[in-house]
Amino acid sequence: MLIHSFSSAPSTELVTKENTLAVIPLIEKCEPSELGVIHSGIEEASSALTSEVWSVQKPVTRGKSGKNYWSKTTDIICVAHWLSDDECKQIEQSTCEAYLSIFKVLEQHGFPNPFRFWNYLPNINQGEGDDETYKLFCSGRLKAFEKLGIAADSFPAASALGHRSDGAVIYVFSSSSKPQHFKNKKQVNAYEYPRQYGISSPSFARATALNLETTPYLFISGTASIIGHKTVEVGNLDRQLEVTINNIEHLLETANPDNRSLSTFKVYVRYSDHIERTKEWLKARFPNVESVITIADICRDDLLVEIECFCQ
Ligand code: 3EB
Repeated sequence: MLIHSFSSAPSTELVTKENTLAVIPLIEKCEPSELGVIHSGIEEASSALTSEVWSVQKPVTRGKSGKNYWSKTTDIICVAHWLSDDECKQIEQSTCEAYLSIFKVLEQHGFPNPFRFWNYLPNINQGEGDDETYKLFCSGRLKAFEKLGIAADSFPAASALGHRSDGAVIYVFSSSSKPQHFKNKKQVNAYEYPRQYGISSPSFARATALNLETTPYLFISGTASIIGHKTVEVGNLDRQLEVTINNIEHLLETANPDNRSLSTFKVYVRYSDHIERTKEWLKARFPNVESVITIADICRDDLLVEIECFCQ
């Protein structure tokens, strides 16, 4: 059993509950703190004190191995790995090393099947051409997957966003059971994007489904206003929202083996003057989906909004 909720209680309090897998306080700070708390740098849009809480139904144990902070129960582990300011200056190499180190921990604990990654980086749109932070990050991540012998059709669901703080964090959920990864036929597979988007393509699936014990879940990756490989509706928030939701609904129809329903949205908007409209638009269209709106830089500088989903 896995539950995703939002809470305004202090993170120190939330993390002491024995069924809390991870707490993600949505504040502008990206650094390690107590075990089980993941400060990711991604801030709630109206600076409300909100944390994401991932809960399970069995007791959780925690520990640290090198730079990897882990929390686990019988069928799932969460591992978080931060990069310092200095490490972010060598983002390609640091990302590769971080992924290799995370995978070692997943193996050691007997949860070799990562099914959902989050990647939060500083200055994600800085740097010219192939030297843009996001593109260098993609090269480091791909190098790690290649070294690990993980083929493109086994890449898990992911999100990669920029925060406005220092340092980076990569965190992952991984299971003992095998997940199933899906494509979006309306989009080119991210790992097959053409050369214009960087030397190395982004390594992720559009959605990943898995069973924990016998309960099925679906994780939809960060999804944006992209058709084929191109950004569409540049400069228009409403229409980018529409294309994004069309992509999500298409995944719910075609990449959803157990017919799961939308449970939560994590929404990333680039500009603060788009917060209210985004909230309003989603509330009108999905009155029953709990959502949190954050401020973040999306990895292509022409994207205004990105939405990820947890479905159960
Ligand atoms: C896209 O569809 C938008 O690099 O891990 C979405 C989800 C995006 C994950 C990643 C990037 C990533 O290409 C960007």
